[in-house]
Amino acid sequence: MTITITAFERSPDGGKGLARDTRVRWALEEVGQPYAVRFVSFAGMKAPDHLAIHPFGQIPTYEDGSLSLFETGSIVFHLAEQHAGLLPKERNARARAITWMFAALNTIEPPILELTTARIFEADKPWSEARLPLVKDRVRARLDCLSTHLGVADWLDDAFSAGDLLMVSVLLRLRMSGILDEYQNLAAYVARGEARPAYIRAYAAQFAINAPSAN
Ligand SMILES: N[C@@H](CCC(=O)N[C@@H](CS)C(=O)NCC(=O)O)C(=O)O
Repeated sequence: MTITITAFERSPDGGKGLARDTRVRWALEEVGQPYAVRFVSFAGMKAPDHLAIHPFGQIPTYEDGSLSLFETGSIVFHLAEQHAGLLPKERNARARAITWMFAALNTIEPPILELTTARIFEADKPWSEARLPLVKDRVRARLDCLSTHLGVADWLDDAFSAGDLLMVSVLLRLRMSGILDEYQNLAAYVARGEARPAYIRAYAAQFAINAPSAN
């Protein structure tokens, strides 16, 4: 049975790893599972056959036999449960790693998404410039705490886990804003994630289909 995920036919970031299929590819690479990719256009994402597997008409999705999933948190969690390498075996350590998965998606990602919306999609609004500092400070409020927790550690809770995979994926989206570089330990944490062989393979695979020369 081949695992199939969906990804943008043409990623808006030109293949810089920001589209969320990258985190699913990364998880698949970490656990050593081969996969196929079905590419979808923006129109295709809203078509009935895609909506049947993703009710919100987005990417990525995950299909394996009779199972189809959407939401990157759920997909990464499913992979981490099925295969060794992304969650510790010890019960409490496992629960803590899962907590970091939720923290990445539920506490850290929302203000970062808000910043992307403010910087890109609301840039032409008359109130945009006045609002931007508030939005940036909301991101900083979260990063202050995250940075304090991480301290000088390599990963959020001892060994690398699915919690780190999602947290690094979420933080990567901040790089363009310059805010990540205000936090030396978080910037180094993200670089550590990007240096993992599994991430390098995942990035290369999605870049290959989005690079300017790819089409
Ligand atoms: N919470 C979802 C978010 C999925 C999402 O926003 N996907 C983006 C690509 S990174 C998308 O499909 N955007 C196009 C759209 O929403 O129409 C997840 O983590 O899977």
